[in-house]
Amino acid sequence: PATVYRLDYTASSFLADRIDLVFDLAPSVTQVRATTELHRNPDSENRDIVLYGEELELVRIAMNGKVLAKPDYATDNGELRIPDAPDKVTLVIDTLLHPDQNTSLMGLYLSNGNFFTQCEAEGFRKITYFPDRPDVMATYTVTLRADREKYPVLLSNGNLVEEGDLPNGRHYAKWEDPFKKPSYLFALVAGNLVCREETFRLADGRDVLLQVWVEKNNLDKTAHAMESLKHSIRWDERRFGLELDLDRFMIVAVSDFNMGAMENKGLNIFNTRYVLANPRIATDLDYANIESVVGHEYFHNWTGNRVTCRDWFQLSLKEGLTVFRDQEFSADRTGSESGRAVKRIEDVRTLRQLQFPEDAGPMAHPVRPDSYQEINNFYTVTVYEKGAEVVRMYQTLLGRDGFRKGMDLYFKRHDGQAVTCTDFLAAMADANGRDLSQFERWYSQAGTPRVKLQSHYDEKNRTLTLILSQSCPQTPGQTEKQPFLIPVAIGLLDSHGKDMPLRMEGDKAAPNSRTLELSEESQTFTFIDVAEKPVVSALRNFSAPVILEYEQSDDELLHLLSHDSDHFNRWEAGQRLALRRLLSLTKAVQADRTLTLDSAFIDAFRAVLTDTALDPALRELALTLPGEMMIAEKTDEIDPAATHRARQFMRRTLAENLEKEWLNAWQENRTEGAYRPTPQDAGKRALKNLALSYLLLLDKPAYGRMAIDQYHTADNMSDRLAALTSLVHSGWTDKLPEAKALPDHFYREYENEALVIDKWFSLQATSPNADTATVRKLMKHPAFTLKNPNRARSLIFGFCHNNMAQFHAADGSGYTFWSENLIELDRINPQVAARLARCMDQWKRYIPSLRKPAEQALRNVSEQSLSRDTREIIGKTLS
Ligand code: B3K
Ligand code: ZN
Repeated sequence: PATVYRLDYTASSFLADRIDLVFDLAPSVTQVRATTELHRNPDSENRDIVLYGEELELVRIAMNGKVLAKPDYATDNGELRIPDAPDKVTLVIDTLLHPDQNTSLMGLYLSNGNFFTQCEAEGFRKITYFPDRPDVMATYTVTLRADREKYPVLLSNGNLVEEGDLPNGRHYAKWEDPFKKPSYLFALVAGNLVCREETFRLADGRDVLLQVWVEKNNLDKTAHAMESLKHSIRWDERRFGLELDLDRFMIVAVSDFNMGAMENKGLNIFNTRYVLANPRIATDLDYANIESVVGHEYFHNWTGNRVTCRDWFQLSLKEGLTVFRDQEFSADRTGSESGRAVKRIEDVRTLRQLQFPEDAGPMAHPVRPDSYQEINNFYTVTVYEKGAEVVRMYQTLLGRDGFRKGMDLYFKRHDGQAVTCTDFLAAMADANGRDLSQFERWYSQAGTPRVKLQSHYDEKNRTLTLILSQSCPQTPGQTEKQPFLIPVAIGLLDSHGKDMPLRMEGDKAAPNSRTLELSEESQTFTFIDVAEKPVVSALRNFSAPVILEYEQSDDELLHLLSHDSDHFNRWEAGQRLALRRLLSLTKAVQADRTLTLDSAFIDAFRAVLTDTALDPALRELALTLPGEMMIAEKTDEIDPAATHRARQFMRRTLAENLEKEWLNAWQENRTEGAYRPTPQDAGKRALKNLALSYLLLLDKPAYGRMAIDQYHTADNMSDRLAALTSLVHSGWTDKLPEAKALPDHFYREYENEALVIDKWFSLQATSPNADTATVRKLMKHPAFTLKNPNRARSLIFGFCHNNMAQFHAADGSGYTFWSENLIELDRINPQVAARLARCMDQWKRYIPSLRKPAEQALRNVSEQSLSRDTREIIGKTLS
């Protein structure tokens, strides 16, 4: 497959000013008429009109009133070219689509009998021939015609300007979007849907209509999404001075969707997973995710839609920035300092668990990639989550006010334009009078930088010297790396655990925390008047997406764990203490040595568990051990079975030694009153359910019964699901007769709730007791289908991505299972398949006995005829 390079960018030969679309919707044949006004782009040398189209049945194309026939135009490899066209043209293009055949869920497709579209990144070309690239922005009018009874609701972007009846039981609706937009933001929805709606007053006094559209049986699950939307609108007004620019804003939920949600102008389309919630079906995590995804898509209205990307290499311009904005939104919504810390810890955990491995594997790419074969493969944790860290670093370097100034200038300069990451950097730099040219390397260089810290305390002169040095490992196509500009936030703790002032020569002020700017390969920073030898708290709040290498003793880490004023680093100290032990336990498992856990560590965990002054949510995070992937990442050769056993041993030992404390935590963290998904209550439930999961590791049926009781009496999905998951994962559903029937009970109870049935599949697929036989059996269940992405993800991805020990079974059965399903899925839905393909990213680092079957499975897949999506991943993984 052809590779596209960032540096090959050229402007479009023609620009579109307006497009008028008319859809005659029917499942097997939909007719589309596109009338597009184009004019020659003075910035382009090319005299041909170049349009893109895929899987289209072209019926007729006319230019300025004249029907074209070959060789007036040529089609080749997804391109339609009209050579040497006049400066101004109107094209009328008729195409036919077959929505009922569309299983890729890109372009126009059906879900539960209703019509939906997905156009980002390049799905519009599956609807009509058009310069489908983000730097071509046009205004849209859209007319939808369909059977009135089957499709009573007809939606598109912008404002409804006309509707009415047509002959033969059909009707129509006409929509007009006043804002110019790239084609990837086009959307339509047609079907039998109902909505929750509200009028909402904006800061400037305008009233807007907000709607959440769902299938009828889901109307009772839309309140939280609506609340989240209103909070998002308010937050963007207050924090960034950005207002909603439309009179109407719609969210539509669809159950067949490739990703989370899509920010189409005025008509956001969401995976049901990120809309539907009530206490019966949704967990605390679901509630939080809904708020953050609703926020994310809403925030795109400015960062993505009003200012969009010049080309897809700039994807992080909108995604990194919008993730940063949704992270800040969620953090602000918690309404407390510790709530912000909880959010930060969760975000960093995601980054480390998913993005660090990506940055160290065959798919490593810069935040602004240099090339791709299939752009859909680059909606990655690097572009999103690392991209958000890059945006966060501007705020860390420039301060909140400086960052806001940069944002203001960015919109002032670029509203209505399609721009680049460099334009964003320039706005930040210019608004603050700073030279940020070195910062650009965060966009261009892949790999996770290593920052090494050495500290020397001089007792006589009362000075502390910090030597910071940086390096960055090689990544595919990048062997040499230049130094980054890295903000390193530092604090010092005295022997009582209090923050010490940080003063450098010549300083007037001596703050308790400061951000050092590391810009060279190595730099020395000296602090004066340091009264005693401090314990250094480095990289506070995770001030940069780097791996910090700093030798600290157990005693120092214990000191940080109990005293650091930076919540993030308290958590971090605990994780480092645990990781250290998990790594040596893994080695001990491999060498067949006896496994032990020291009492100092157990005592530290006890102290955290019983520290009622600390928020339950923070305690839960501190008491959750690093994930298996995190541990494996730190070993030379990945031995999933050994890592799993090491971690299980540690969990069991902590369960045994802290039994009384876990039981207390379970009893004392019950929430009172009706279910509320607030950070406080969610934190209590999280801690309580973590305690339950530890207790269930003990060989005491009483705890099994306690969990069964929690399952039956729970008034919310969080408590119920946690009980069931822990019972299944710890094997009690096999050992305890009363527990045996619970999975079936759960299934029957929620049979009609697809999102809960996803949870049911996924909790079984991720059980340490589930092997490929278990999963294959579940695939035969009548409720299973590979065609629905949520369902496929819950079971297949659940097993392959999130059941490390079983997926990497010594006999290679997990890999065979993976390859079979990957091949089948690729024929249905390449985008989802390509994500499944990513399971094997790390195969070259596996222990030798696993490497062989892994390579065999990869080769088996590679021999098939594959989609461009999956081909790219498999090719890079094998190379
Ligand atoms: N912009 C969309 C992602 C589209 C993915 C296309 N493969 C969702 C989001 O980031 O908000
Ligand atoms: Zn996004």
